[in-house]
Amino acid sequence: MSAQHKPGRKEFFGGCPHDCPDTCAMIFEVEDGKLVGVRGNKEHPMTRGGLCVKLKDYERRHYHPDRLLYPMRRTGPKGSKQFERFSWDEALDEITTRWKAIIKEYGPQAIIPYSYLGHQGLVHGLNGGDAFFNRLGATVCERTFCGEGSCTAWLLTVGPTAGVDPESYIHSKYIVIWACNSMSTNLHHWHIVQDAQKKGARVVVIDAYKSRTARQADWHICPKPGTDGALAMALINSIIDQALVDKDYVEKFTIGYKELAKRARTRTPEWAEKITGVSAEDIRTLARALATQQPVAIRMGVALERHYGGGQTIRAVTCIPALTGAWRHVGGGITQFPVWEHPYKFDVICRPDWIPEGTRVVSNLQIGRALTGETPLDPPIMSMMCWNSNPVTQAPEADKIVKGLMREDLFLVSAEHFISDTASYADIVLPASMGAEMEDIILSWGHLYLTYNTRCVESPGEAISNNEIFRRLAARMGFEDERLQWSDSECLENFIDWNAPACDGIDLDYLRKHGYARLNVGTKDDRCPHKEGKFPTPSGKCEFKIEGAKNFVAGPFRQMYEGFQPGEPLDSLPDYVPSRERPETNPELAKKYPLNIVSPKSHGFLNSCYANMEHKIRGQGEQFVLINAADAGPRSIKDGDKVRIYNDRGGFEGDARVTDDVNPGVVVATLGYWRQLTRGTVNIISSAEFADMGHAPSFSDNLVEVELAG
Ligand SMILES: Nc1nc2c(c(=O)[nH]1)N[C@H]1C(S)=C(S)[C@@H](COP(=O)(O)OP(=O)(O)OC[C@H]3O[C@@H](n4cnc5c(=O)[nH]c(N)nc54)[C@H](O)[C@@H]3O)O[C@H]1N2
Ligand SMILES: Nc1nc2c(c(=O)[nH]1)N[C@H]1C(S)=C(S)[C@@H](COP(=O)(O)OP(=O)(O)OC[C@H]3O[C@@H](n4cnc5c(=O)[nH]c(N)nc54)[C@H](O)[C@@H]3O)O[C@H]1N2
Ligand SMILES: [Mo]
Repeated sequence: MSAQHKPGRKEFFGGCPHDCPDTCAMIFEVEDGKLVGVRGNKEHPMTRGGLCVKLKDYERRHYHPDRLLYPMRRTGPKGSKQFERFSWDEALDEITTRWKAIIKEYGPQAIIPYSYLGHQGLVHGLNGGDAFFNRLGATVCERTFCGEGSCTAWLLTVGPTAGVDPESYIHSKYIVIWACNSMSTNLHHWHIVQDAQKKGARVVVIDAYKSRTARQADWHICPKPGTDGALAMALINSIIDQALVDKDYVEKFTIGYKELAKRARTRTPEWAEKITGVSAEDIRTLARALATQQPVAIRMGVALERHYGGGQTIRAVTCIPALTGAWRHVGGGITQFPVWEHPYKFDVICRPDWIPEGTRVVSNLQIGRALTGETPLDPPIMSMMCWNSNPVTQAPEADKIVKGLMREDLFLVSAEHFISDTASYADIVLPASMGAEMEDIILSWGHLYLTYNTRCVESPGEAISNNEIFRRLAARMGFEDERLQWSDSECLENFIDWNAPACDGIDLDYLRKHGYARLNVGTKDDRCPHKEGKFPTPSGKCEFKIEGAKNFVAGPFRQMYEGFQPGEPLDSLPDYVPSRERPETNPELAKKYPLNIVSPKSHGFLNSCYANMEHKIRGQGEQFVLINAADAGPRSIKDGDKVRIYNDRGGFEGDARVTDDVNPGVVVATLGYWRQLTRGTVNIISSAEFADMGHAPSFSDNLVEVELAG
């Protein structure tokens, strides 16, 4: 664009780079070479001109006084945050010299990269360093923070389809938002849901507590955490029992109905009531509505996977629209991640072909175990490079991670915007560029648009982009491959399959001129992808039953080989699989730790981003813990008291909020608060055990006790 809005002010197209399904199309306002404001692009059908509370003053994050401006090396003890400035030349020299020595002594697998979606661009994001580290022969870090269990379950059942277009919800008559707090985490879809609600659609929210979104629902259904699989199986039972199956759809476009019906026979609403706490009558009512109030759309949140039975739960839920024939209608069906239909070329982005045969895979969720040697590794991890992620606050068993990072012999390099909780343990910190300072296309896992981001201001100080960091490291390591020196624009030319049908009429020039483009996959008013089956599964049908499937790790923006070695055989049918840490399934543990904790996203933070900015903390409030009066009373806890939440893994503190928003037996503490600014973080208590599918995390599968702090 670069239109003149005010004299001296230029405007450019931007894309929100944060890890969020909305990927907002933004306008950057620039004056005298500085970002002076941002706003949502009014033209964009999902962004609609509005930005969330986190992003609306993005320029303040760019020029925050704590921002990292220069490379620095550690001068004090690990974790002391004592650093001194040195030059890029010295930094790159020291890093590559140390790495070469480690490679000589231990081999390249003693080095591990650690990244996630801190930046969601194709060039500077999650996969930005993969080609470099694969070329190096480093340990492959299996990154399963978010959605990988859900993806595995989804691919097995319906294949890589976008499912219901989030924009088609305007046509839905009945909307179920399942374990998703849209008002905080998917705000730009929530607008559409609200418009449908105004037109008469009923909005049901299934959430383990009364979230912001649940409060706005016509009906809040509140199962105990991690029991959704029982609810889903009972819905299947009840749809069949009430003779509400769309037999024609099932016969033509599904496989395994008979077996599914047999499996569901004993999963009655009465059975599920005992497990979930949702009444059998409510389950029957919901089952009836799911079948009869078409078009019915279900939006699953990532949170649905975060317990041991999460994968099986998502399989069960994903079967429902095929049973009822909801897919026949525009605005009917189910949504997981629309990203499946984005034509990204991960082979070119990640170069999995460069991974030496036999290279090991280490889980990002279990990095604490790997660093401390609890999981014996030969060679041990001697160096980690972290960018776009902050495992000390975000990954489970946080105390173990800190213990690992404190190792004197571990060489930690951290590319960051701030001295995050993880960067505070680094030996070398590298200043990274921020949103408006780099060209990219921001991927979206929540809609069907490509979103362009203009590089429109210079980075302050000596900050450089992630991709430039890897270009420089590659040159210093002596890697001569052309791919590792591609400019950001060259990357963009090569990272998307511009010839794919989805890109018909779209190229990089188009994006530069218009800021965003809807993929060429139909419009919100006619998109009915599975009206006639056509599921991208091996059978072409929705697979209630899967023959011979084994567990694997799937993800739309991973190197697709990660952990790809098929694992344990999976149940051929969906079912309820109990959580590991629930009073019913683990009564011994529940004697010590009787409360289930749920740790969802904070409204005012983006994972741990913004949780160091004073005005954002003011908006969000200090770390709090929601607790029911029935649990607070016997513990002498009053509203506002400082409490300690703990289990065998450790503990953290927060302010008690005594409220009916949570049921007895459940506590809620939102995520993102920085360890260096608080007394412990919620991930100190989280287990690093995997869920049943895709090595997904189990953040909603933890028992704790709460007591007065002090
Ligand atoms: N404001 C804000 N927005 C964000 C983020 C952020 O940090 N802050 N993070 C982004 C990222 S990375 C992601 S993955 C998405 C996640 O988006 P969501 O999936 O919406 O994430 P959460 O807020 O963690 O969880 C949603 C809801 O699920 C509920 N829940 C948790 N466990 C269970 C359960 O077992 N059963 C049921 N029925 N409900 C359960 C929680 O109470 C919560 O209200 O949000 C993105 N958007
Ligand atoms: N208890 C609990 N834990 C959870 C979850 C939960 O619901 N409950 N949710 C999980 C989920 S869904 C996710 S996705 C993960 C997210 O976990 P992370 O991806 O680790 O999340 P962030 O805290 O956003 O960390 C991103 C870091 O990257 C930095 N960064 C941002 N942009 C750039 C850049 O351009 N360059 C560089 N070098 N750095 C950059 C930011 O400053 C920030 O420190 O957390 C998981 N952890
Ligand atoms: Mo996430």
